[in-house]
Parts: sequence; structure tokens; C-alpha cells
Amino acid sequence: MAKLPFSIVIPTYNEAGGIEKLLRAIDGVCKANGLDGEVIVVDDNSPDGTGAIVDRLSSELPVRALHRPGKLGLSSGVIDGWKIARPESLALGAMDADFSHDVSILPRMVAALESGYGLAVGSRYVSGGGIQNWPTRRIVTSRIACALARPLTNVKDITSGYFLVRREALQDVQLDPIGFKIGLEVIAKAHYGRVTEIPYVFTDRTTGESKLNQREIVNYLKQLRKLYAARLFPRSAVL
Ligand SMILES: Nc1nc2c(ncn2[C@@H]2O[C@H](COP(=O)(O)OP(=O)(O)O)[C@@H](O)[C@H]2O)c(=O)[nH]1
Ligand SMILES: [Mg+2]
Repeated sequence: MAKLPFSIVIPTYNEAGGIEKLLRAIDGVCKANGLDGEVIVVDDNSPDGTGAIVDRLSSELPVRALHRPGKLGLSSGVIDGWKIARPESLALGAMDADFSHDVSILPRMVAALESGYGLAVGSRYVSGGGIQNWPTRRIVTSRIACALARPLTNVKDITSGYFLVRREALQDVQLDPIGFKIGLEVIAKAHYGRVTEIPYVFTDRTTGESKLNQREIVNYLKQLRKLYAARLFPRSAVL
């Protein structure tokens, strides 16, 4: 049976150190498992030349770059990437560029969607998942972030940025491109029916730097406020 075609977006800002290795690893996993995946890298004019590396690789791998003029944010990058996904892709996804997200679970994510799930979330917080080499400060922040969103969903890794969702689940869904947590927007708003979490071990980046800063933490709180308001007052016009 032909595998479910999908498009996965990788937002990048200054990821020149690892992007080629990652794109080759994804290609390797797709080829080894007969997956029909395209990768869209959304680069925000990274000063380190990430975009040019992706352009070069696009003649060799099923990869495209979308170039934006400046640093416009992770979530809006993913949404802009989805807008140019090839029409045949039945699923859309997101993955970070820094190898924190384990590419080897991609086949399980695709298989989950093929077997009737509408959303497959790469998860650190189910049995078999975990975190390696993250500073304690980041682990604590992640746990608090998840706890704050807990009433919105049963998904354990609510702040995961690694997922695959059926395209039709996003139909007529108004996604707010605020900040870092596009996964939370999808988990809270999309019409995906059944969801499954696929365990993986998140490993901290070994090249480049994290772009999570205080501003993104404030953005996360704003995003949560909007999501709670929408749940509590679904008809309110002030959202
Ligand atoms: N296009 C784009 N990508 C971004 C932006 N901010 C972060 N990213 C990318 O989003 C992914 C996650 O960011 P990262 O810094 O690893 O966050 P962390 O894992 O929470 O520390 C990486 O691939 C980044 O390059 C942005 O403003 N624009
Ligand atoms: Mg990272």
C-alpha cells in the first residue's frame, strides 16, 4: 500500500551547523521506510546562511526552502510552510532543525495516521519518552508550561513541536501564529478526532543556540490566555 504522503515544515533561524545532516537523515529514514515525505524549510533570512544550504540541497533531496525576509517567529513559519505544501500531501507536520526531535519515529507517526489517528504527537512525556542533556532550568520550564495547559487537553506533551496532523483536521481552523507553540494551537483547535503520542527521547542541540527567550515565554502565556478565553467564552468577539 502506498504510504500516506506528508509535508513536514522545519522552521530555521541560524541552523547552518546541523541542517544538512538533518535533511539527509530525514531523507534516509523516508527512503528506508518507503515514506512519501517532502520537507519545507522556512528560513527567516538566517545570517549564517542556512537558507542557501537548503537551496543547494533542494536539487538533490525532496526539500524546498521558503525564504522570509527576517525573523518572523517559529509558529508563523510553520503555518507559512504548510500554505505551500504540495497538494497531494494528506498530512502536515512540524519538526525542529536542531536534531532534538528524533527522525527515527517518523514512520510510526505516518503509520498512526494511516491507521485512523488524526494527530500523532512526538512525545517526551509518555512511557518510553524522555529528555537528554537539557539544563534543569529548561526541564522545569517545560513541565510548568505543560501543567499550565493541562486543562485544555489529555495530550501529555502539550508543548511538543514535533507532530503530524491530517490536513483535513486543519480545515477552517483559525491558527494564531503567536510565538513558539504551534503544536499547542493544533492540539487545542484542530479537528483531528483521535490522537496518539509516540515516545521519543528529546536531546538538546549540539550546534547553534536556542532561540527560546523571555519574549517567547510571555508569548506562550498570551497564547494560553487566548486559548482559555476561547474555551470559556466561545462566542465572544473580543478573541
Ligand atoms: N523561521 C524561524 N525559525 C525559528 C524562529 N525561532 C526559532 N526557530 C526555529 O524553531 C526551532 C526551535 O527553536 P529552538 O531554538 O531549538 O528552541 P528550543 O528547542 O525551545 O530551545 C529551530 O529549528 C529554530 O531554528 C524564527 O523566528 N523563525
Ligand atoms: Mg531546540
